[in-house]
Amino acid sequence: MRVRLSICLWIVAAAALPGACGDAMEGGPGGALPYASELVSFDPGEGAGHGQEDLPDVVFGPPKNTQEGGATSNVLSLGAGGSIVLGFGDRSITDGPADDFIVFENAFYTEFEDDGVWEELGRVSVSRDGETWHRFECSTEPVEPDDGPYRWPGCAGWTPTKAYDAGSTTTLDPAVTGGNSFDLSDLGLDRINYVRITDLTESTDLESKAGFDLDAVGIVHGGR
Ligand SMILES: [Ca+2]
Ligand SMILES: [Ca+2]
Repeated sequence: MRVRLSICLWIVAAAALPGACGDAMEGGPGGALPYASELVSFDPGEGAGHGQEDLPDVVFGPPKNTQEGGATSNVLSLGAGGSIVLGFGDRSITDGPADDFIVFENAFYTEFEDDGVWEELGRVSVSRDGETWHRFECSTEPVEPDDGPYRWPGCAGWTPTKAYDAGSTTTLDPAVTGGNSFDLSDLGLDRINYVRITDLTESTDLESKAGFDLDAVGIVHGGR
């Protein structure tokens, strides 16, 4: 069963529950921190459910998974093939030097996985108007480095979040924060307003895992 939840629902929820929607950028714990603050839609896939009771805040603001080597459960599980679209209030993501935004999943390094990391992959697409989408190419066939964990270039969900002061850092550097980062110039784009993440469980042999667990989406380069 799939359920489409429109942004209108969240506007209603925000009216009834101050702080529930959209104001993470305007004050309170989220302040002016550079993270997603708008839930446009959520299409749960099979097995979704975890974290839905905490929408939309669970996917707003900084990542919760900032304990080195740990993996938070304070995330939204997309379910197999599920997808979510997030926005950034009055901010856009813009193309600057190197990567421009970061997707945080609750991946963690583990010696108990042959590939060295507990990954759950997602495909990332971006849009300026919410209608026309541009997709980052993502292969579920991993790259096997000589040492260290496997890699899935172009996908989200395989690089753990690092320990950093997520509540006070207003400038994000993927080398400091961890997560998987993306460069708009790879798609020939200079500005986007929406990020869509789609779980890839259905198209892989990853059914034993619970699907992509979204923690946060952060802006590296942005403007109003
Ligand atoms: Ca860039
Ligand atoms: Ca996960």
